[in-house]
Amino acid sequence: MMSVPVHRFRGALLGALMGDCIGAMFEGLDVVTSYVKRVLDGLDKDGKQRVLSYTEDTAMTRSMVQSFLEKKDFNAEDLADRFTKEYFSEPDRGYGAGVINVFEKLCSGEFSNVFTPAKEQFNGKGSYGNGAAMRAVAIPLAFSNVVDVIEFAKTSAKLTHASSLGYNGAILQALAVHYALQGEQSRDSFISHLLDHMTEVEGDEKSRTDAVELELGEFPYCKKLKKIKEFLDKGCVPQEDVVEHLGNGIAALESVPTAIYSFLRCMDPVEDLPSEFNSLQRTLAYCFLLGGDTDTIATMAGAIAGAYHGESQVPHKWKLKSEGYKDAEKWAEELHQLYLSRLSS
Ligand code: R7I
Ligand code: MG
Ligand code: MG
Repeated sequence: MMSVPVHRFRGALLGALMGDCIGAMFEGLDVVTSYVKRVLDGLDKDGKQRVLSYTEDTAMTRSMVQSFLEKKDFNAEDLADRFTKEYFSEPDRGYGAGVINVFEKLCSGEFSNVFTPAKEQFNGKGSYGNGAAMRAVAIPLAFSNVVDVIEFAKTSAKLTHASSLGYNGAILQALAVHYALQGEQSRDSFISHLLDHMTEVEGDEKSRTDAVELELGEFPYCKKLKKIKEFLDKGCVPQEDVVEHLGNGIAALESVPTAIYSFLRCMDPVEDLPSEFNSLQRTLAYCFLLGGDTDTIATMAGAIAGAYHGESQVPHKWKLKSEGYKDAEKWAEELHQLYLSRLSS
């Protein structure tokens, strides 16, 4: 397998961080272009502006990264422990309404199996929220092999998201970052890699029954990937159509494909966005303009775009405004070392 340069690792973690910190300002708003421009212009001004806080998207990503760096391996119990401690030390980072129950149960000490609380969510159906996908960037940065990426994305997701719609979204996001890290390739081949894997992932019994029970039909992620391809072939697609067909919501199925589309669409210029923006800036701004769950969609798209375009596209002033960017830079170096050590072992 090809070696991946460290600037892509820094791009991925910083892209994810900026997407969350800046995106949180637009979450749930009916966003208009002029407002996004004004906020982004503000970031470019010197002068003392407050630092933009990250939300739980980043808080959970940080726990994942720290676990991998410390354990040098995948350890579900350690992850569960870190998520729970992190939640109780800073509960106001914006956690989803349901996932809090999982942390409370994990903390109670009544569960010997760390996966049980997640299974009890939503009357035993498990959560289909995007809270596992939003942190999945850590997996492909710590594990170089695509089989590991799929397995650990799934297992780490199941600590909070037991519905296959939740953990399959995490797998898709992890795969997108994995392939983005490899760099140059056409949009078509990027999507076919994802489609090949997701066809297998969604072909299993539980994925089929979960999707049918939710009245989505089988292979819902594959269907969205095909929609992405259709939109890309069209070129310009109105924002409303992207929101209608790919989504901008809190469910993984309504946000992971949107993040992937935003990354791929923004390789080319976008009419509504400043012509001086590079592809990573365009990707983030594009996600903000879609509205809805902007911090999460932008953090996922930012992770993919940052991995692909690398650190050189990270706007310095946006980075400086994002809380904890120095940790992201340091951890990117350390994860890169870990990744390289796996390639050579
Ligand atoms: O998925 P999760 O961690 O939330 C992440 C989101 C991100 O946007 C963050 O930025 C933050 O704002 O929250 O948290 P969950 O509570 O597991 O899922 C999120 C929401 O999705 C839940 O509160 C429910 O409203 C909805 N949801 C479901 N509703 C009905 N049935 C998730 N799963 C179900 C379900 O099975
Ligand atoms: Mg959030
Ligand atoms: Mg969110």
